Amino acid sequence: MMITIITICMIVKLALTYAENLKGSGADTHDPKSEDMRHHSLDYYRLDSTTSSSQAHQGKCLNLAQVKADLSTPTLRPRGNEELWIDEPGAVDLITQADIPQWLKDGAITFIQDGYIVIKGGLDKATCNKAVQAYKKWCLNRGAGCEALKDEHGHHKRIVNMHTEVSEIRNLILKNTKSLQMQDFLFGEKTSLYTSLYFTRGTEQRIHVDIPYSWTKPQNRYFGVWTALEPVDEENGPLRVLHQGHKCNLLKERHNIPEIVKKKSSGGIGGTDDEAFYAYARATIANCATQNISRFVDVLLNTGDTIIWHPLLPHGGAPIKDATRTRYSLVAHTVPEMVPVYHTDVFFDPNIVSRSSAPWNYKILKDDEDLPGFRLMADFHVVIGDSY
Ligand SMILES: O=C(O)CCC(=O)C(=O)O
Repeated sequence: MMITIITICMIVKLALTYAENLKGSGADTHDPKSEDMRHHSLDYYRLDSTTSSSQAHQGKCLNLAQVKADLSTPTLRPRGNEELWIDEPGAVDLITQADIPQWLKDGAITFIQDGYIVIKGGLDKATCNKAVQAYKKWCLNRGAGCEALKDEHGHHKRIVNMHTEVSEIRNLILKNTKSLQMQDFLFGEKTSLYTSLYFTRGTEQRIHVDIPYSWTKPQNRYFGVWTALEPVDEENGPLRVLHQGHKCNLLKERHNIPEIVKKKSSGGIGGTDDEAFYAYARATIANCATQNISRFVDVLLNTGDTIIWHPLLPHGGAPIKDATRTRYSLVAHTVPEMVPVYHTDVFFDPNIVSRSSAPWNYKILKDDEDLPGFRLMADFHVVIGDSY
């Protein structure tokens, strides 16, 4: 026992020394970010998941220890099951019998049954307000380029990966402890940040399923995690979900969907193929209707509430009734650490040979005060988008 503890400590120390060395070596040379991180007492390290498997291995050892030591998140993933374990037939029984907090138990069972779970008040109003103010400041600092992309009501459609530059936006994910614990539990692994979209207004995005753009192997190791930064009601275009729509997916039949077959035979399907993406959504919704799964729910939320959805759940943006209203919100896309994400080309082609580890660099986010342990964040650039 003593030897195990000493070994774990040595591994932890080694990994921290390694991270310190990287920090010292100037691996992170992006000054504005470094400023930002110092200000918020976060350590900001680079972990290159592609150069060395031993680095990844070190990370994994440390992570397992951290999950146990800091998060106290129970992990129930049955051994050897690499797909999303809660999709397995025995998952509800396993959870029912588990010795875990009641909120986690109830939430996980609701997630399995409905395809989503709302975590009420995961964040306080001050944290949400700070994020909105930080967005405004960030945009002002970027100058005319940022302002020019606003619509006639002064709203941005979406900003991709702002969390990588703005700590207050990142905090919406990192300080949302219950949401992170729920995700760790549902994954049965430690959650990492993949990408995010920041919205200042409703999206009215057509109903879709994320999975063709967010495909993992083994499947379904991805969540959408959406947080309201102000009240979301019928007027400002809430998120809309197909209740239980994750149960009528067409994963197995996707290669035989007529529109997909046609598209493949006339030019093929690319990596970011919206036509194929929405064709899959339409076919899924039609399939759900044949199983009497057709109840769309508009998710009305208060400031700081978070909804986590299953990767197979059809969802989108409800109509905006008052276009002058803002709808400040952030959706984070999360996967277990080191898990690569594939897109429409791989999703619709079973023959594509794809890499087995995440091709991006990670940064390690650590907060000395109230962030339990650390989280890995994929290192991506910010894009101010004008489409959905
Ligand atoms: O926020 C919305 O209105 C829709 C967001 C959405 O569908 C998504 O991020 O996948």
